[in-house]
This record gives sequence, C-alpha cells and structure tokens, in this order.
Amino acid sequence: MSDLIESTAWRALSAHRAAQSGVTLRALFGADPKRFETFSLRSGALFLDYSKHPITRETMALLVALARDRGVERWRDAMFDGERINHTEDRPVLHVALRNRSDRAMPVDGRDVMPAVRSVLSRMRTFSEAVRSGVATGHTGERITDVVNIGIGGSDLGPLMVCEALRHHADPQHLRAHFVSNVDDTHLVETLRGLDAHRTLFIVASKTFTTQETMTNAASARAWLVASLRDERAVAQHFAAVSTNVKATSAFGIAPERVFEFWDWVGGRYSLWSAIGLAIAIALGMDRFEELLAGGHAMDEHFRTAPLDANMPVILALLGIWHINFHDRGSHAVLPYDQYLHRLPAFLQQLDMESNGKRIDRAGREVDYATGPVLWGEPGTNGQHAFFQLLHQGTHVVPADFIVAAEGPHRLGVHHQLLLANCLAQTQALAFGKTTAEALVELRSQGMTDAAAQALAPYKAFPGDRPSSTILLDRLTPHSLGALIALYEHKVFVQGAIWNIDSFDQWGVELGKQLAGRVFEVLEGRAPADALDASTRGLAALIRSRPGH
Ligand code: G6Q
Repeated sequence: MSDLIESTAWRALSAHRAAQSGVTLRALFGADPKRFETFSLRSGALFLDYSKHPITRETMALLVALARDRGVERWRDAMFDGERINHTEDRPVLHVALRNRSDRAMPVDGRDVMPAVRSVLSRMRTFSEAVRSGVATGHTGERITDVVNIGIGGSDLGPLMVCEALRHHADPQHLRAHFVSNVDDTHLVETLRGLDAHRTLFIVASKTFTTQETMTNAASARAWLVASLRDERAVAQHFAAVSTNVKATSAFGIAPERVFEFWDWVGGRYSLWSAIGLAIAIALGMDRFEELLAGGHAMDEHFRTAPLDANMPVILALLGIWHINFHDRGSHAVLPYDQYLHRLPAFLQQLDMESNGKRIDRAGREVDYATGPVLWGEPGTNGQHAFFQLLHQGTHVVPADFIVAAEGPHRLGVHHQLLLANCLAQTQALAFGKTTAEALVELRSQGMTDAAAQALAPYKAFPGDRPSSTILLDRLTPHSLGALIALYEHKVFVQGAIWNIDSFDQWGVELGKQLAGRVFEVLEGRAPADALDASTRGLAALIRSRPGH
C-alpha cells in the first residue's frame, strides 16, 4: 500500500467517512444555523460558499491535516521559489512569475526572471497598442481589424476563453479575435471566409513551434495571405509569433521584432499569462491584460499566505479529495451561470485533466488511489434543460461548482436576477432535494387521486445530498477572472501535491501523436498498412478506397 493510504491522516479520514454515512445535508443544516458563515470565505472579489458539501468542522480539520501531512505548504513554497518541481521534465513551474505584480524577485537557477518577464510585457504593450491604434498597419497600409490566433491546447484555450469572457471589457475598441486550433481545415477555412487579408493579423502561438496542427494551419494561413496580397513580403506585417523556439519563428519568416518569447518554466496550460496572451492584449487592450495578471497575482498572494484552513484553493482541492477519494465520485461539473464564461469548462478541462489525469506517482509507482476527476460542464441556465436531469435524479453523484456574478454586465430587464435565482435554486434542489412524502403532498394538493399520486411520487422525488460549491464573483472583470483562473490552477496544484503526482507534465498526449505520424504515412500511400492492427488497417483501407485518395 502507498504511504498516502497508510498515512494516519488518510486513515482518520476513512474512519470519519464511515462514521458519517447516513448524515444528510438537511440534518447538517438543521443542526447548525451558522453553517453558511462557517463554511464560506472571501478572497478579494471572489466569495466561496462550500456549506452544501457533506462536511463538518471535523471533516475540514481532518482534510487540512492531510494537506499539512502531505507537505502542501512545502510544495507551494517550492513552486514560488522556482524549484524544479516538474521532475519528469526537470523544470521549474513558475507561471506565478508572469503575473507577479510585486517587486519580489522570482529566481530560476539563482537568476531573477522578472526583468525578462517585464521586458516581454513591455514589448507586448508597444506592439498591441501599435496594432490597436492603427500605427502598425497591414502590408497595404490598411488598419488591422481582425487578429487570428493560431495555436492549440495551452496555446489556444486560455486566450480564447479570456477573450470570450471579457468581450464586454474591450477598451476602447474591440478588434475581432479569432482562434484557429483544429487541424481540420474546416476551422481555418470557416474562419478566413469572412476576413480581409489586408486587415488581418495572424499570431502563431506555439511554445515549441513544432506542433503539427499549428504548423499546418500557420502554413495554410501564410499561403492564403500571400495569395490574397500577391506579395511574399506581406508576411512580415501580417504575422507575429509567440514561442520559446525563436530559431523556428525566424525560419517561418516572422520578423524578430514580432516574436514574443516565453520560457520552458511556463507550462502550456499555464501560459495564458505569458505572451501567449498577446491575442488578449490586442483584442481587449494591454491595460485589461495587466488587470487580469493583477487578479491572478492577488490569488497567488492569498494562496501563498493564507492558513490552509482559510485558503480558497486549498479548500476547493480538499473538497475534491473528499469526494473523489472518500466517496468514490470521479466526475466533477463546472457550471458557470454566465454566458461570457462559456469556454471556462473547456479551459478547466485541460487544466485539471491534463495536470492530474495521472496514475504514476513521483516515485514512479502506480498509485492505489483515484486521482483527477473527469471534469466537464456547460453554462447555466442552458444545462438545466439538458443534463441537469442526471445531476438531480441520476445514479451518479457529481459534485459541481456553480460560478456566478452578483452583478451582471448589462441591465436588461430582469435577466440577471432570473439567472441568479436559477443558479441558487439549482444548488438548493441538489442539496436538499424533495422527499417522496413531500412529492405526495404536492401531488395531492394539485387534486390528484391518492392512487395516481402514489404512482407518480417516486418520479417526482429528488434524493438531495448532491454537493456543490458556489463561487460568487462581485462582477466579472479582468481582475476577478484572473483570480478565478488562478484559484483553479492552485486547486489543481494542491490536489497533485496530495496525490504525489507531477501535475506539470503531459506524457499521455505523446502516443497518439506518434501513431498519427505512422497512420498518416499509410493514408498517404508512403508506408505499407501491414504494421497496423486489423481494425486500423481496415479503416485505413476503406478511406483509401474513396475517390480522391
Ligand atoms: C499544455 C500542453 C499542450 C500544449 C499544446 C500546444 O500544457 O502542453 O496542450 O499547449 O500541445 O503546444 P505548443 O504550444 O508547443 O504548440
């Protein structure tokens, strides 16, 4: 058995879990009128209510003891100190330096990285302002109106999610931002369809500058531009790049002053704070981007200094551990009641599942406990008319995060009040449900015969005890969004520390990439199909028999 399972803290939690079985949220709320005050906290513009989880003060004390026992504080300090905590890639993990708004030095191998970080930020400001003001024009002197970010995974999801989330904060004018990620040519073709090459700026965002999808899309975008403007030299004014691979960017033909650097201590899924955020700076303005950084930094300071039992990311992480490891709940829903946050679940899906979807611990052993959950979600209220049925009455219990802003951005009638009412009502329905007896009373009061009411009541009953957290933002602003993203980053970090896994590598994406190379050769007719398995060979043969192959 692993150290984790054998630890005193883990055993105490297992015993506590057994003793707690049968305890309901109705009973917990009934017994403690101060439950909301006890199980909630504020950090800046974010308020977390976690009272609708099956926890008591003892549960939280035991979970915090587990975090302490697993060295969460030590790991946290090691990250901020630039230690090489991404051990399988032998790298520090220092995205917190990218949003460090203090004058604290952030060392990597004894050298402060802050001067380099600030220098790139200042170059991003100069460039984004030149594009936004119309000083940096296209090749034919026309103003840039559209920016197309070409990247995938960590080089796409973050800036895309932020641009969508903050559309209403564009300052002073909004350049249209587009994101092309999929190697499926539909993505590029459909994006370019409405664009004017004279007014379009491409950002090739790739840490490695070797990613197949991005390089394929970038080459096709380049060809489209040159064909439209009939001049190879146009590339210099219509392309910028963000990469750690400066050599490859110049080989592509991107002018050195349009190449924005970042570093190998920034993981892809943690890179929106780096120059990977250039599309954000251009679309929304550098001031907005810096406010986002400031929000992330505020959460970093909270995470770094707050005691574990009053530390928002630690609490979210521990609630996850409680559900995943002690209640066998392997799925987690993120439900933003905010249309602007419609890409947040997709972003968090990568953050969480690529970071903690691991089964080998830091000592190279297979773990004997569950790790990261299957994370998914969609905005409310839409989800209510779709998958919430399962959340309320299905056989799986899915802990959920509800995210909503107290104040909406627009003041259109009662829309925002209705949104808030729905959000709160859902958490209430999930937690407290409706008993069969209550359903019966309701049905009878509607004039139904006793027999009919008895028959229908089980369908109308809700079991309740479906846990959720509510994250209430004052408003959705660049600052509060920055804090929200950093909250989730640190939550994932804490869970990884407790599970003793490296949350910063992603070897699980490699095999598919390797195999795709081989299958591609077969589809192109350059390699025999014999080496493929029977299923893949059969599919490849079918595809190759189609006209045009
Ligand atoms: C993120 C992953 C991955 C990566 C993409 C794009 O943490 O590493 O999603 O961001 O594969 O990689 P490049 O930026 O190198 O093109």
